[in-house]
Amino acid sequence: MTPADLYRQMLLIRRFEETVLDSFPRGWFYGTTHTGIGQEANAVGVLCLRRPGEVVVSNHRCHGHFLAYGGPMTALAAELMGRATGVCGGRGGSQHLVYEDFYASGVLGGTLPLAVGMALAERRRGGIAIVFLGDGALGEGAVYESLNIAALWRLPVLFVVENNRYAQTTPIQLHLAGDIAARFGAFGIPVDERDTTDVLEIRDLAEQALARLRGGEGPQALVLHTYRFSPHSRGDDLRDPLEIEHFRLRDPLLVHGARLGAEERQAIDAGVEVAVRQAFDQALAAPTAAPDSLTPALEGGA
Ligand SMILES: Cc1ncc(C[n+]2csc(CCOP(=O)(O)OP(=O)(O)O)c2C)c(N)n1
Repeated sequence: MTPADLYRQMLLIRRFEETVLDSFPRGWFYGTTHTGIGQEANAVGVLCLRRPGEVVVSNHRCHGHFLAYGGPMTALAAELMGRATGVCGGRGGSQHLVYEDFYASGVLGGTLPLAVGMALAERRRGGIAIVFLGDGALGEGAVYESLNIAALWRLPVLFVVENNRYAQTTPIQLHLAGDIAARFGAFGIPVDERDTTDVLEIRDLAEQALARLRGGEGPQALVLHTYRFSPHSRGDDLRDPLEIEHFRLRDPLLVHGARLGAEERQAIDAGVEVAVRQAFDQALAAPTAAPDSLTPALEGGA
C-alpha cells in the first residue's frame, strides 16, 4: 500500500464510523454500536500486511478491523441496519461479523480462545491468525489460558493489544494491575510495544512480528498504546474533554496526512465522502432481514 492508500483506508474507516454515530439518532441501526475513532492506524497498519487466507479475529469494536481487512462497506452498513444484504444477512449487527476469514465477537476475551483454536487449525496448512483485543479484555481469565496454550504449542497467532487507556469508561489505572507487555513475557511470547498513532510505525512493527510468525517462531504480540476520541458506545463518555483534545493532536489522520500534499489529500477526502454516502444509501435501500431467516442460519444454513 502506498502512503496515499494508507491514508484513504484510515479516512474511510473514520468517515464510516462518524456516519454511524451521527445517524444513530435517526433510528437507522439495530442494537448498539462501538466506534474506534482515533484508533484507525492500528487496524490499517497491521492488516495492510495480511495475506489472503490469513485469519483475523476482532472484538466489539470491529468496524475498523473489518474495513481494513477489505470487508465491503455497504454490507457492513447494511448489517448494522439489520438488512438482508448485510455481512451476516442482518443478523449479527455491529459486533458479530463473519466474512471470509474475518470473525468478530462482542464476548470480551472470548475471542482469544477462538483465535488460538483457529491458529491450531491454520498451522496445518501454513496459515496464521491475527487477533485484536483491548486493555479491558486483559481482565478476562480466558485470555491467559489462551496465551498459555498458544505459547506451549507454539501456535501461529499474533496478539494485537490496543490499549486505548479505558475499558469501556473505566480508566486503565482503575482496572488493570501490572504491565501489559510483561503479561506476554511471562508466557515467553515475544512482544513489541509502542505508544504511537503513526500508521507507518505500526506497519513496521507488525511487519517484523508477522515475519517471525510466518517463519514458524511461535506466537507474537504487539502492544499498541492508543486513544479513542469517540465514546465507548454512543453517549456514555465520562472523560475530561481536555484529555480528548490533548490526544487529538496525535490524530492518526493528521500524523500521516501531513506526509501527503494538500491536493492529493483533498482528492482522497472527496472520493471517500462519495463512497461512504453511497454505501449508506445502498444499505438504506436494501430489504430488511426476514425474521424467519434466523432459524436456518442457527441450524448451519445460509
Ligand atoms: C464477557 C463480557 N463481559 C462484559 C462485556 C461488556 N463490555 C463491552 S466492552 C467492555 C470493555 C472493553 O474494554 P477494552 O477491551 O479495553 O476495549 P474498549 O472498549 O476500551 O475498546 C465491556 C466490559 C462484554 N462485551 N463481554
